Amino acid sequence: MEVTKVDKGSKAVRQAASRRDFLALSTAALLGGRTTLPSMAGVRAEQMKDETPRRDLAADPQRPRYHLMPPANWMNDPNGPIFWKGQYHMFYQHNPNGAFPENMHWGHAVSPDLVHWKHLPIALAPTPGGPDKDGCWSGCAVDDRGVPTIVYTGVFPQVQCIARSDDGMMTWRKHPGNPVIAAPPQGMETTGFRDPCVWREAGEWFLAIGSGIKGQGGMVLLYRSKDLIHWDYLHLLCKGRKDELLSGKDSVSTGEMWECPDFFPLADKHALIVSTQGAVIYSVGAYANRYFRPGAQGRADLGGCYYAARSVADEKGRRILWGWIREGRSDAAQRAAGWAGVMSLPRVLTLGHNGALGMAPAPEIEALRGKHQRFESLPIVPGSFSLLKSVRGDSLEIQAEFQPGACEAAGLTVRSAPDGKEQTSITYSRTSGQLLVERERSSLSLDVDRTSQGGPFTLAEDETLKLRVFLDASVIEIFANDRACLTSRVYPSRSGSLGLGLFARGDKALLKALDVWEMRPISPDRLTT
Ligand code: DQQ
Repeated sequence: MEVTKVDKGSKAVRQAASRRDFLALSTAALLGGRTTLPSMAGVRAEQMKDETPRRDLAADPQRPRYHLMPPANWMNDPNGPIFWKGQYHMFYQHNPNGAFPENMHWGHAVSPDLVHWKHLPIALAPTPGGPDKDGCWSGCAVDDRGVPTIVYTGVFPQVQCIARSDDGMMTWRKHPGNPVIAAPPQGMETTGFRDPCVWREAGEWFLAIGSGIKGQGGMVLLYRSKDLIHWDYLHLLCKGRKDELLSGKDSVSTGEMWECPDFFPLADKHALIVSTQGAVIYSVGAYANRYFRPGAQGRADLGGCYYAARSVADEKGRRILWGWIREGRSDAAQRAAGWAGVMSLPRVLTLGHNGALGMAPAPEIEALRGKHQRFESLPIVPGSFSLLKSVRGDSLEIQAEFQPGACEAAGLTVRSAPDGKEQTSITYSRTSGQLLVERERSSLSLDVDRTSQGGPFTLAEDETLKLRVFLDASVIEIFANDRACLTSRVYPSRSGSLGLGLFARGDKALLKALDVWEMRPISPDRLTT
């Protein structure tokens, strides 16, 4: 690496070096978790610190106001959500030194209600010379007889480590014997070995870890332990096939590496959620004799902005899932903004129709609802562009019920400029059987991703389309009929792109009812406190 030539005063040069490093790290990750990287001496994190003034973060119109995010800088995967003494603790992959993915720490926040969050001190940081010297990657948190314990991946090579807290999760001590799992099972040439998910079963600990075999497919390895320290490899909990597609209608492949496995009981079944380096897919199936047999499968999210999902069971017995909402703009734009990555809203998972995964926003979010407007029985005529005059905003919850009739497509237009030059369509395509976010006109900026996102979604004969849409600045989260989700990002360039409209294509549709709430922010300053 040419890092010794880095001009410490130049952000652009430093970024080039750090990107090279990250690409090298990612490549190493794909090479099986055994690759030791060249030293990063010369570009250590402290030399790559970006500082964005708080006032810039607070005034940034693209920065969400009611989603959890770090006070500044980079976040990716949700890590180790745990319900502890009446509160929800959430950790996340975090680079406290800038809005770029490097030198991973575990950020930490706590909430009494899944909605309002308070930041706690960073939980884990890489230890120089330790097995996590190049990053504390993803993992989980468990209650070990009253002691909160994090199980996570250290890099490089990819190994599994633990850390415990004796003071209510304010500080963490890493186990002196780390790594507790030093390598994948002997003889396995894996595409990766990371992101442990641990649970207690029949008086023992079990650990599922993300992995895969090149040319074959993604897989989850199963380990067992009595004490979280000594682990025995058992067998594959489940595996995929490289070119396997989810279903005839969904072109998403299950890939060669499964990251962030999340495995849990759901009603009388079990569910496995994995991130395939492209999509987040779920399987609801049967768990017996320590093997998981997948049943109904699907995408946990139809967009391309939702990844690395993790869940927790709370005291009400609910299973709650979060994912990392990625950015859809250039690395340079992220770094200039001083923040990147957003935590999704909490989703309550249920066993849905035909054994599929049911997904709905946690009802606690309704506490943020402010001013309300309701519209009923509006016919939607194809070809006309019209916005609802009284509704404007980029911090809204929208509930809409459509009777699609014989239309080709129908839906909502959000973040629309008065002249329609900027607008984003949330579209149910009846003819192609898809739910889409059409982003071609979402921004006049050329620096953002404006490709359409979506996937298979069909309605039964007499079923109406029920959309719940959460707009929060650049974030759009959509729940359709409690069984499909689509998370997306849009970055309108005009401050007036705040309109909401309805559309139909091919034939008329009927809007049965539309409820719109203005959503209150969860912090006065976009979570910069
Ligand atoms: N992100 C982490 C890895 C995980 C990946 C590193 C998924 O542990 O596999 O930040 O986004």
